[in-house]
Amino acid sequence: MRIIVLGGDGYLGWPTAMYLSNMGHDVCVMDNYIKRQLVSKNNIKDLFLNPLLDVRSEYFYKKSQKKIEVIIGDCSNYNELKLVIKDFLPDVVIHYAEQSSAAFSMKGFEEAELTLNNNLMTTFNLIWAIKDYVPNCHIIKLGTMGEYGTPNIDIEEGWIDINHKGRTDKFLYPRQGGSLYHTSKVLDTDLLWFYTKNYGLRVTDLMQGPVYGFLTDDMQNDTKLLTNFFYDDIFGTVLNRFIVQAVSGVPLTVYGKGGQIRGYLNIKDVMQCIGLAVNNPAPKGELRIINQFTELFSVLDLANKVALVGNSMGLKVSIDNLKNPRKEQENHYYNAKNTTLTQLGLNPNLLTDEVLQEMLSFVLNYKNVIDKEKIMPSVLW
Ligand code: USQ
Repeated sequence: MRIIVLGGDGYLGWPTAMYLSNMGHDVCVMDNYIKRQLVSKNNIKDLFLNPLLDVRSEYFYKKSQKKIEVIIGDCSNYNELKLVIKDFLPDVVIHYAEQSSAAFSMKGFEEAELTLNNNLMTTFNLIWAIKDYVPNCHIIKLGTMGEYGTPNIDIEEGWIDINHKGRTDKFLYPRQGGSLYHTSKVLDTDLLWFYTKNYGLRVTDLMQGPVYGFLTDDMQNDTKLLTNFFYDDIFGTVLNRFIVQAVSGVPLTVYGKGGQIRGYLNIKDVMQCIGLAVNNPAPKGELRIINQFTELFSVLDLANKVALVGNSMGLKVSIDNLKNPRKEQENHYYNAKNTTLTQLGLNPNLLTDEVLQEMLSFVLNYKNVIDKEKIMPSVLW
């Protein structure tokens, strides 16, 4: 298939491009490097080397003889995106081209405005380019489990049947984002549903939980093929942060009581999930919503696991319950369904002690470049 990965320079974008290329697809990545600009503006550093896309692509070609086409362009600019879609004529577009940090989106007006404009316009432009030029193309859009919030009822996969005063109908599951970033994803879903039902698009919206890890099989243990990896309070996700904190001797930063439960998955499973979605396209006219996580943990569960494994490796890991910088429930009901991916054939890589050990050992090689000043939460809401 001909596949475009929008946001192909990101934490998930680059590994996805290699994964799909190794599966035998013709892959093109598009990115405007906005994340690199935000990272540099906020004086944040990636833990690993992070070459530009053309360098990565060239290196990947040398190793695999597979070509990943690179386009530096802005998906929030309709003309730029339209030309790429018209020219490449994709069978599938994977849409990662969004500002993905909750903390960033809550920092101030400028950051909120950027998040809202970028996330909604990239989705809106993609919908129009697909509708007008390749209406059969399958859009695989990255949503987030955070669209649902933490309701006191079971979380279904995107849709819910509601019985009201004796009548029943099917609706999008109620959504309540905990940050402006999460809210932008809720709005994306609304846009996708509006256009899918009106124009018969083919869309899979993946409600993904926080991802951990950085090694995928396609990297072949080659540091030049690694993805970017952030551990700061803005762009780092919780388990990746805990791994770096354990290695650098900073007490693990559990926000509040640590009873916040989320659905997590290994970056290797993100690759599998994308592969499964590509191989099993949504039918035309359907907004298929899939909950993308493999295991539920509270933040404290994660901290305890990292401390246990870290201490068994001789690291001195302790846990600190910080005042929560976010407005979120710290003790709540959480029961989310995730059966679609299992039905499609996902074989999960669960969070075992070995997985934690592998991450800790790998990050230990980079201990000297960790910037401890970037660990404490700096954005409050
Ligand atoms: N947390 C801590 N300590 C930390 C960092 C986070 O206790 O040092 C807590 C947070 O308060 C939250 C949980 O860990 O309760 C998850 O936080 P996170 O920063 O790992 O994840 P979040 O901000 O929700 O966002 C991340 C990704 C986002 C994705 C989302 C999936 O950045 O792109 O959509 O995970 S989900 O959380 O299911 O919405």
